[in-house]
Amino acid sequence: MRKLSNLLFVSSNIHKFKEAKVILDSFDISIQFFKLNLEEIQSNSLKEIALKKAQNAFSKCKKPLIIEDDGLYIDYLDGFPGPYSSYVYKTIGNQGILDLLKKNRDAKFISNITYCDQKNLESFEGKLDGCISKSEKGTGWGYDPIFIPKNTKKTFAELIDKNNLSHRYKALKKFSSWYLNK
Ligand code: ITT
Repeated sequence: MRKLSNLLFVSSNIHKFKEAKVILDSFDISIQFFKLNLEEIQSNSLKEIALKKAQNAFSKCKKPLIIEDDGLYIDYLDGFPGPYSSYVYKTIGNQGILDLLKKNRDAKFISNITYCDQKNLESFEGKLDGCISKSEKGTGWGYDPIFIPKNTKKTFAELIDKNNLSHRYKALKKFSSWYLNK
């Protein structure tokens, strides 16, 4: 039976919501989009950023919610852009990243899903290893055209089953088992 839920997904990014909705529907959790530009603290820790982002969102929405904070960590760049991924995408973009890379193209995508209500503040992390393609491939949002998950040859933008293996899927799966047993 579908769990009735007025759970909000608070974000400025509709693409993140759309994917999260498909994934959470498969776990029988329904969510609604609450569009908000959330202030982010500066920190090297995705979890620290996410916890503050969730508390900030809760102080505005006053309803049970989740937020998501993502980072693309590139080995050759010592983990950069990591927590600065949103800023880097808006500034140098995918081509800027491709221009920076030489031989080692290993990277990982991390998603932190944080839940907040009156009583709870809980974080869940999903990590996906992969590498950065040599050029942009496929049409997708954000870093989709340049991120190739491990054990595949296609970028996120080219894959048809991104939502079954992504960093977002892994974090939401952990969140779902906690949420449904809460
Ligand atoms: P919020 O309002 O929810 O913070 P945002 O777009 O600023 O939205 P993040 O800081 O969490 O989101 O994301 C960091 C960057 O990583 C941002 O540029 C996203 O577009 C990108 N990103 C995150 N997940 C992605 C995915 O699955 N595919 C492609 N790009 C992704």
